[in-house]
Amino acid sequence: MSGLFITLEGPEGAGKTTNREYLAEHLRRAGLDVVLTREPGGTPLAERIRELLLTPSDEPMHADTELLLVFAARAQHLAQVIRPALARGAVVLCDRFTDATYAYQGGGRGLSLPRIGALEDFVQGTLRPDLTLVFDLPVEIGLARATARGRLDRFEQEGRAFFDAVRNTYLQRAAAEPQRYRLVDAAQSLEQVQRSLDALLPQVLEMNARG
Ligand code: Z5A
Repeated sequence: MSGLFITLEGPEGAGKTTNREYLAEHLRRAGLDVVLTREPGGTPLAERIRELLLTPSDEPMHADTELLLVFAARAQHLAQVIRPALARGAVVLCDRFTDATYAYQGGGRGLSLPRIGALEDFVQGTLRPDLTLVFDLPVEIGLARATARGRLDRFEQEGRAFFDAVRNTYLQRAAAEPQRYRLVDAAQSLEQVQRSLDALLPQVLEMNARG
């Protein structure tokens, strides 16, 4: 039996966490076993790596260190949570995954995409998400939502050019593989965003039924 692996992506403040809960509630009501998780993190050890990645520090983190930490957390998360859940047939809803690495470390930091691809193959083997929802919104709206929440994490302290590159990378990846990605206009009201998710739910249920 193999479950369904769905990832939610997009810039800060796009509503990934809010809408992950919304999707989970609907899928559970349809009788599915749903696992909610996030990256970086998702296990106690991976959450400790998340702290290292997000906490601002006086010692600048080298971009390669950042990349390796992201994949170290992912290896742990895959082994402890994602692969076991998929093996028992669950739907895994994961807030960010390797598309975020392409967007932040590739687009934002300018690291080599083939190098990211090599780590992706090493850590994941052939596992890729079945479906990726990209919550897209203009950079200034996302930053305003993140800023309204208070203290900014290490990524949120980056400048406008970084976030433009992150957004563009997501859009390019979604355009290159339309069968896996669905773009969601996250600048709409939460109610409108959730109406567009309602329209996606039958497709998700069908994918799950197909196995
Ligand atoms: N990162 C990386 O660099 N490489 C990697 O491989 C991975 C991650 C996996 C942590 O991610 C950081 O890790 C992230 C990239 C990096 N960088 N940052 N920053 P995170 O997912 O924890 O951080 P985040 O994206 O900043 O989460 P977030 O700001 O919580 O965003 P969100 O989950 O998309 O949004 P939300 O929490 O659901 O909503 C934010 C607020 O907006 C909240 O008050 C909502 O009520 C409100 N909201 C949501 N939707 C709407 C709409 N439609 N209208 C109005 N208000 C809304």
